Amino acid sequence: MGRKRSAGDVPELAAGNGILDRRALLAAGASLAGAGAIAARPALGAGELSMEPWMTEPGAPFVGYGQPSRFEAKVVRTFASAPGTTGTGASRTPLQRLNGTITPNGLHFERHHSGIPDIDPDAHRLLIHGLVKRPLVFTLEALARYPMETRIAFVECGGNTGALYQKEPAQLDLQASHGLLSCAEWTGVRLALLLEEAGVEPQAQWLLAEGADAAGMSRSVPMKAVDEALVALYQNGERVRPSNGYPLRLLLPGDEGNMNVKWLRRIKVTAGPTMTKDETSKYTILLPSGKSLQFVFPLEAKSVITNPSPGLTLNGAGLYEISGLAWSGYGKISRVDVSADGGKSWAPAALQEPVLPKALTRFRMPWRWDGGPAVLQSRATDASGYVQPTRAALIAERGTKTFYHFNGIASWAIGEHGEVRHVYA
Ligand SMILES: Nc1nc2c(c(=O)[nH]1)N[C@H]1C(S)=C(S)[C@@H](COP(=O)(O)O)O[C@H]1N2
Ligand SMILES: [Mo]
Repeated sequence: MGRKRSAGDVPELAAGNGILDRRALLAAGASLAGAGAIAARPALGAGELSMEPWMTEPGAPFVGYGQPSRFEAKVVRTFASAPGTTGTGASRTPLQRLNGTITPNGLHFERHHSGIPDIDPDAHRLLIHGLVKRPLVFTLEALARYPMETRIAFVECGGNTGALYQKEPAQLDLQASHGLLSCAEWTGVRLALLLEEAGVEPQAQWLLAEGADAAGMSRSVPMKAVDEALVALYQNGERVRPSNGYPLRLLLPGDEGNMNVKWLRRIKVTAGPTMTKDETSKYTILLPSGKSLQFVFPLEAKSVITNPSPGLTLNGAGLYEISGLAWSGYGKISRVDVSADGGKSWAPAALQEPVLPKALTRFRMPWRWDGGPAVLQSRATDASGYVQPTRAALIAERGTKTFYHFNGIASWAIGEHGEVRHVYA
């Protein structure tokens, strides 16, 4: 297929089935609009605007804590609790209704093994003990006096997109299939600093991190993960929400969500892993051989097109921006390729700066839909050179006995009426 640059401002084709050159999004001159407006209709003049009721009377008064517009009532988490419980289960982020990379705190996904504890911060303590010279106990007030650090990081449940291991493509919207994924700006004290103060003994190779919830959720953390670990007190500028670990949580950027112990109350420094219930009965990857991979912490590179995505509909042929998210537990995203022909041809998408390690990266790709059949896919590559596998390649290697750590390519088929459906391509 020849690359062509037509007369005027019509953007160049970069791959099959209408994928356009990403530079069309960036170059002010080579405007996507080219021969006309993308979606607007011609205006006749000032008469197009009418006097609306909100222009004729004073607006609403102040409130102490703001809420989104009442017209955005659909932008909510969806959730389900385990039978016989109220708060055991998960709630999911509406990724298909958000843009940018930061998840608003009220929409951050949640995963609770025994509901949300109602912790009084004045009564909460963080204990550091085990193989240390000086066991220490911290109040919130004490922690607030330590130097803090801020970083943006995603949290993704190791079970996110587990439904894509199923034989048939699950007919779920993006929120249901991929919604155990969020990204926030976290601020807190480096765990390394607190451990230094406690004085780690030379034989210490692991930690145990334990939460103050009724599930007593706890995980073993290898000492080498401590470099990046944060005892997070703030989430997007405000105190961590109760649902995400108030008053403090462990943040291990890039590692499976389960490692980010919420409501953190205890760090025990140990020689080896503790083999807690949460890392033996669960959060292991069962292979076809019957063996399990244990302690697989980082999440490998992954991406998904958030718009369009199943449940959304394209409104007629024409120009669209394909937009999505890419992330890797190993570091920065270096490249995202997009295909509109089910993986036959690909072109690199534009990555929104800043691209940060172990954070969500927004990619965008201009696309001209001709109204015919299309299968949209995205494929992430990270700075380590790792390339997101096809679903078939992932399953050939790992089988389908597990539902953790699925990071295969997802495929969205566009129907003739613009409807979007999950398919295996
Ligand atoms: N104490 C405690 N920590 C926990 C959990 C929990 O149930 N209890 N759930 C874990 C799981 S499985 C995940 S995926 C993440 C979810 O973090 P979030 O709820 O802030 O999104 O928290 C982890 N930390
Ligand atoms: Mo999880």
